[in-house]
Amino acid sequence: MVDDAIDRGIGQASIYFGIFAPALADIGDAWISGELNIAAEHHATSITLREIGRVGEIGRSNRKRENGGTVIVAAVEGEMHWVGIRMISELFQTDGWNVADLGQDNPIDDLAKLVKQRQPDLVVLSLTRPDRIPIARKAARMLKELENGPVVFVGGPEATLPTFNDDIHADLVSANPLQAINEASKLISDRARPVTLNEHLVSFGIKVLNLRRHRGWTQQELARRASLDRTYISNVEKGRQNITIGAAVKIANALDSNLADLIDRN
Ligand code: B12
Repeated sequence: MVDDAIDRGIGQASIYFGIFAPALADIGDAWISGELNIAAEHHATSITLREIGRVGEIGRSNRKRENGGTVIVAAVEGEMHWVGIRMISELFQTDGWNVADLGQDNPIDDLAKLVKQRQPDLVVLSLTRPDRIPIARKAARMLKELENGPVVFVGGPEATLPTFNDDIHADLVSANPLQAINEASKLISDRARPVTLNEHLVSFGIKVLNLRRHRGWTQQELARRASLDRTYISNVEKGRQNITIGAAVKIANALDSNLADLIDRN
């Protein structure tokens, strides 16, 4: 089914929520009715975890660029259910976040220590069992009280119930990972992302190529006028040359342009 869904271009989130989650709900029902034993459930869970990773990798082949945001995703103390967390981690990663997935059963103090150390933008806490609600409440409060503390989202299958939401001081309480990703994007949408060296080189190369063509010159001609090698010019135009300022000035002068204009990415 998964391969078929991938072949038909069905997206990562739809495969997670449309195939894996209902399949595990069925496994849970079959376990309750005694039709399946724990070994069968463990086997199903382990296959699902593997497939979540595989589908995630495929999702990331169309990955957005890194968005500069960092998120820690964790199941609260005593919570052994972490398939949901794996899905959330993969979806955040595909959305361009740098994700630390801590998996199941994270003691509150240790979690707080790690958060202090890493200073993530966001912490996503997950819980499945209602008896974990007081622990989730405590964890959220502790994280929110940290100096420069992160934004905290809390959720899980029962997050829509009033008993769950009651008194949890989180920035979002939800059962819907896509809502979480959507809200999270707002946190970083206005953060200016630094331009990478590669992006500078590619944009510089395109400007040189366009100006050279505009003048009707070959790469050889530009190389001659700039006193550089032709292969150097070729690599510059492809954005593959970590060009020196000296060479950039020579090219700018030869093209009757100036360095600032060639570097300007607008
Ligand atoms: C697999 C499984 C286990 C495995 C988990 C293995 C693992 N690596 O995760 C194991 C064997 C450990 C296990 C143990 C137990 N389980 Co269990 N388990 C399941 C099962 C079959 C599947 C859970 C699952 O992965 N679902 C799929 C994921 C994708 O769904 P999800 O977790 O809900 O996550 C989704 C959303 O909730 C959301 N989400 C999750 N977190 C967050 C956070 C945020 C911020 C947001 C926005 C969204 C979000 O994102 C996900 C995608 O939509 C369910 C059956 C079921 N109906 O779900 C029972 C189930 C959850 N288990 C149950 C129980 C009772 C137990 C045990 C108490 C059994 C026992 N007597 O020992 C123990 C508790 C262990 C513990 N200390 O936590 C009950 C829970 C009932 C309840 N509400 O209390 C269920 C529902 C079975 C049932 N029908 O009774 N279980």
